[in-house]
Amino acid sequence: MKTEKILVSGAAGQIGSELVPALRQKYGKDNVFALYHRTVPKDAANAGVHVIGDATNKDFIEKLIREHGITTIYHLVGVLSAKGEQDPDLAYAVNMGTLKNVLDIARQLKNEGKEIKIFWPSSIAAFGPTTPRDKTPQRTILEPSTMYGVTKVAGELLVNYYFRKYALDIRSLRYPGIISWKTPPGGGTTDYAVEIFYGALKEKKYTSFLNAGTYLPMMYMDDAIRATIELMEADSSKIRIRTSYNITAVSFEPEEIAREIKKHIAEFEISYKPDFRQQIADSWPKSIDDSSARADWNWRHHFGLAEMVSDMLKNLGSIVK
Ligand code: AKB
Repeated sequence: MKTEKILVSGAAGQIGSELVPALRQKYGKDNVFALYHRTVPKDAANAGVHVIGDATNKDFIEKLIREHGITTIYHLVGVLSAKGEQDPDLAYAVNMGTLKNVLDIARQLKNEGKEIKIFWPSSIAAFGPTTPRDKTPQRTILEPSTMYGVTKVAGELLVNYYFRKYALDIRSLRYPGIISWKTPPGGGTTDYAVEIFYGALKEKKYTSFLNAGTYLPMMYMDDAIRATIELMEADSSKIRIRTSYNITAVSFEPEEIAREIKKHIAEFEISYKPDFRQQIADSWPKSIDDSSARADWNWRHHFGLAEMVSDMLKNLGSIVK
């Protein structure tokens, strides 16, 4: 069997920092190249092969792929929803530009007889205010109100096009909010659901930038990493959706996660000071129908709200004092 050589861009990000070790465990630490932008995180320095460089530079990426005989790319680089609203030009340039580059490099290599498999993350941000918000279906209205969402819809259509026109094997998930303790998220709208744990552990209080009653679909990182790898390992005949799959685990609003935290930290109090991110959250689904992912490649989540909160407090509690 041919050895997989994997490249992960955005390796220092919330998902990248957990996907890289998971892939290294599976495929060997010398077969997973982590691409960092400027610096290598301390605990990653000796953990496996890594490269520092600019993911927006097409020549650099192409050289990297060719030199190391990369067979699979997890292209995670991206500017998230809230940061994207503060700098829409940057979000467009990074999110669309790097995706198009990676697809074109894969297309060129395919012409030379070298197949590259690609994972690219979409998001619930692909939906918008005109989308049905409860149990949002796989196929529905996609009219997002953020630049991040615009890049997700355009990206989904692009990867579908490259699959159909050039037979590239590109797979994608519409991630909900991801909750994790190893690396904090940055620049997202669902970030409150991670920040709340830092508030609870450090000060026993948290002021949420989203209002009470704001339901959003969420998932624990362990589930998100497993979903990503399972999707990539599924037999290609099972992947019937080549835009991006809806996936979800739980939906909750700030009061509900606060109540669950209170079961562990009785003094914990939540308060509310909604900002510009409220409008973004109000345009996104409250819950997601992920029955296509469940039927096609057997997606199942393992963590509900209670398990997630207890695991977060245990793990984050050991590093945050
Ligand atoms: C964000 O809040 O921007 C991200 C996402 C849902 O894609 N976490």
